Amino acid sequence: MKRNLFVFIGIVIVASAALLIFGFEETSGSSNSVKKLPDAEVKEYEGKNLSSINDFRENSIKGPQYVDEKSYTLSVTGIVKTPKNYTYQDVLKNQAYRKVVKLRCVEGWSVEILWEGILISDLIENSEILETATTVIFHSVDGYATSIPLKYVIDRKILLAYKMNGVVLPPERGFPFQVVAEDKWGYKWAKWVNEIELSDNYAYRGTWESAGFSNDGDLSGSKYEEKMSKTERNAPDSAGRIK
Ligand SMILES: Nc1nc2c(c(=O)[nH]1)N[C@H]1C(S)=C(S)[C@@H](COP(=O)(O)O)O[C@H]1N2
Ligand SMILES: [Mo]
Repeated sequence: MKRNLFVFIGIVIVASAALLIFGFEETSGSSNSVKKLPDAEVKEYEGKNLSSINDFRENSIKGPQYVDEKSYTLSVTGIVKTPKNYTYQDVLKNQAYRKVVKLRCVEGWSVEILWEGILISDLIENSEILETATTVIFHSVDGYATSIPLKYVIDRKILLAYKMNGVVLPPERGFPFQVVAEDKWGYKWAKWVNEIELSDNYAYRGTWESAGFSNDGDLSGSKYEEKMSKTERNAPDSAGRIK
């Protein structure tokens, strides 16, 4: 009787050990076979759910632009002591920053994204900005333009982003660079930026602004320029012309 009990206990021990070893091996084996892609999109950051790169709507004035990294340059021009030309890699040498910011388009959609980029102020300060400068104008490869105040760029640490949700900006989303103009409407978020011009023209109006949208572009204010009449307000059409 006693012997049978020992045999039984022995079987139970061996069986549980086998289950532990093989059971464990099976689960660890399956997780080992799935490799994490280094460029996979981040979906959550500091407990916050993010939107996806695929949640954007394509409404650019001339459609997506395909910028060649090798021939691309970003120039800093206008009222500065030393205008500069940077390659894509030059720009990336600046200190990197991250923040979660929501882009809101006047057409009624929004996306909350983890942006990674450099400070626009770090880049332009290398050019020694002259005292009369008040405004930063962004020009893009598709002929798009928009402006934001220099003080806002410096005080709010505005980013020139090269990654969204941990992934290099896709061509459709503005590769190589998009302005993260937080608390301002989407039309201030210039994509495919290839020139940053320092200006003393505070009243400069970019593409959407000339079509009647607010020049300060503040989310807290009106979408439209109050001084403009209704007939003057028209969004640019897909060819970039004002209707
Ligand atoms: N160069 C360029 N930048 C641009 C635009 C554009 O047409 N050309 N559209 C603006 C608008 S209206 C919005 S809402 C944002 C985000 O647009 P996306 O969804 O096309 O990325 O990009 C902004 N930046
Ligand atoms: Mo927009």
